[in-house]
Amino acid sequence: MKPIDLRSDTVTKPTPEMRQMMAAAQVGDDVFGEDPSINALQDKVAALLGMEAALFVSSGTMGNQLAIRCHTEPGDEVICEENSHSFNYEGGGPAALSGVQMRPLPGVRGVISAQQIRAAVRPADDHFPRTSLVIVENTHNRASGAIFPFDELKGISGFTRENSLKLHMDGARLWNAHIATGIALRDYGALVDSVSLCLSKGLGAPVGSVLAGSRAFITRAHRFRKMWGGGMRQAGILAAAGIHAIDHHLARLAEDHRRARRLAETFAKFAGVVVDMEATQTNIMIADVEKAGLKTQELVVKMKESGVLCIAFSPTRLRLVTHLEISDADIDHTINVVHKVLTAAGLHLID
Ligand code: TLP
Repeated sequence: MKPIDLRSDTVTKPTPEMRQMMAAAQVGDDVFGEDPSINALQDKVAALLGMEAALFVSSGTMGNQLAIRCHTEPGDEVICEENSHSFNYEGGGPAALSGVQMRPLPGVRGVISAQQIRAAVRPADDHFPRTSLVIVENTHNRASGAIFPFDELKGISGFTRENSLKLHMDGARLWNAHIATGIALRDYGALVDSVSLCLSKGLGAPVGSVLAGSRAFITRAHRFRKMWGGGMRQAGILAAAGIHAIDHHLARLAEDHRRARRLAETFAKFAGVVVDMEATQTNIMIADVEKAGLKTQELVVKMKESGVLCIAFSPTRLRLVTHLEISDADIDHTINVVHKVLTAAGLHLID
């Protein structure tokens, strides 16, 4: 039997309908700006966000790193949350690619406040780095897919604008926040200077992200994308997958959220397993098994033996992510496996 792959929402393969769209895509040389499918995707995402322009990039990492490069100068400092993707999982890119230092602040469910940011901004003095950029992550990967509260975001946006700082949103899963809250993408777009959204996660496209912002920002990002070797040619076949994904796979994210919640509830029923149910608002769930005295690596192996793949996010935190290829039947099966594995590990259900 094919394993039930809950390691990430990045594991999906293009559907037959998506492959048809890819095969039929109009293409051209995108370095000359002549790929109609890429242009259509960029225009579509810019319009959804209410932003001036957008750029198709190879990955979420490239989107975030381009944003950092374009909003800063070497020697600057970038404020972020300590568990953010751009700080933890992008290979030290900010230092290597932009020559900036990151200033990670402790967040609550991935959220940093305008007050915290205000206190962290460096005074104008030549001893200090220049604070130029703030990054927020929505939804927040390491915080169980928690949504960045809109009012907090408004507060941060007001602060960054008043203080001539730039605000970038790592919106790899902003689609999920939009579907879960009903808040329009353009309402998020209105608050930030740039946003990077992934097509290759919950939406199920095989490759790519879109970075959006002002026309001047995207012009600058286009230059660095080329410099970093990210100028692709007839990549319209990929953009066509992205357009299909937005048109057909966006509304269904609500199903992923419902399914992740069922998994979270299952883990939370076991004594010693800690699940932040309040943070579990979208398609990611994290179970902390430290209090139960278990090691995630062993659980990952046991789950795999029963046909369920998940990842150890740390020695005590297990992550499961729902997506396009996970059905209700897969969730039923996974729930049985979780019961079996945790019971065999000596845990019991809370009465
Ligand atoms: N996240 C991946 C891993 O890198 C952890 C995953 O499996 O969740 N921002 C956020 C919030 C992300 O979660 C990711 C990928 C990225 C950016 C980077 O996207 P890619 O992998 O396309 O570079």
